[in-house]
Amino acid sequence: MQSSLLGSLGIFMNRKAVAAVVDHTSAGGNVTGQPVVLSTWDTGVAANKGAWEILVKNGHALDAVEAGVRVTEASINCCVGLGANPDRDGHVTLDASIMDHQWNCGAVAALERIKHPISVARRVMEKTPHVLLVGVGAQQFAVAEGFPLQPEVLSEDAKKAYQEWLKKSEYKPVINIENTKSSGAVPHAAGDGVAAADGSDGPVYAAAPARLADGGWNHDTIGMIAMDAAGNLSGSCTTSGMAFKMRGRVGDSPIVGAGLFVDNEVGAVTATGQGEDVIRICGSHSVVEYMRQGLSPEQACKAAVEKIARIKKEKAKDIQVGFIAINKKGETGGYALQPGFSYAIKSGTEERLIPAKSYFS
Ligand code: SD4
Repeated sequence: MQSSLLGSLGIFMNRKAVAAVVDHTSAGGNVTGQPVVLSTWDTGVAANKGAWEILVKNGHALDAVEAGVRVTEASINCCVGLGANPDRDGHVTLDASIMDHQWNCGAVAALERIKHPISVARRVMEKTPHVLLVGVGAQQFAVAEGFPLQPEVLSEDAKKAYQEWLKKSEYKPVINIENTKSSGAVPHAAGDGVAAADGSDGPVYAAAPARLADGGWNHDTIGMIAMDAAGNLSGSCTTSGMAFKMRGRVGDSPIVGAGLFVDNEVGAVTATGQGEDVIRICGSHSVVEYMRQGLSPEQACKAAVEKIARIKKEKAKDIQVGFIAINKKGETGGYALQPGFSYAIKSGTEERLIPAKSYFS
């Protein structure tokens, strides 16, 4: 998130300030009977504050996880909301999902020009017989529900990143598709001068970059899970997906069971990272099921990450995936494939950013 924006929100001024609150003790204090909210990455610190305003007043977890991620959607951020990086054609397309404690869920995918996809996802859940609306239909529904259609303008940061990306034309050469750095396939036209896998002039498929130009992982999706004072769980997840992705590409975030899953009998889970690989194992649902079998939240996240590592073999080194989880006892945890993933927790007794343990060191 932009430091200036965080500053204007009166939260954390910069990454150094965030680092100052990093706590290196192990994750997962038991906060049974107490509200708790957990969200991905350092942007989760500000988002948790938004959620906490509701949880602290004995509000519902569902309201908290919607309000919390709206903070991130309203900010300028590489990877969430309308200020985020666009797809390869220059359009910002947003994905979001939400789920409550009664298996109600709603989602939108490839939604354009709407500021708060998470709230549209909630309307899908509450006002339609459906779970997922996509593209133009999702936008029509949003407008009919009174969400203003925003102008299609890239944020200054996104414009810069996109122009930089266009210059470098990261899709060439595609020497060996199997070895591309991420699995988000992106086609380009024959005759556009981009080398194909076989050295000819396409069309070929290449990938959205796993890392952004500054070397950071190409994701900062916000996934949020919470338990309220009544002990009910809910979750939300919202993202612009992988930057410079193929037009129409949808990741795990709006896919219930992949980027988000809530089973009020067991726990709540959300994911971030390479969406294709989260979808492949029904990631968040898998973590819930591992918890049902008796694993702690951290152990359950680790089991899902290990499964991805097993499936991806050598290619696992080139992707990042992270999960966070809460169980019914209010215990929390997270685990990632690569170092560098952190998640934020807030409860009545603690507020910190936790560096997740990881499969690779
Ligand atoms: C996706 N899981 O679209 C998302 C990417 C992500 O921050 O985590 N973005 O695959």
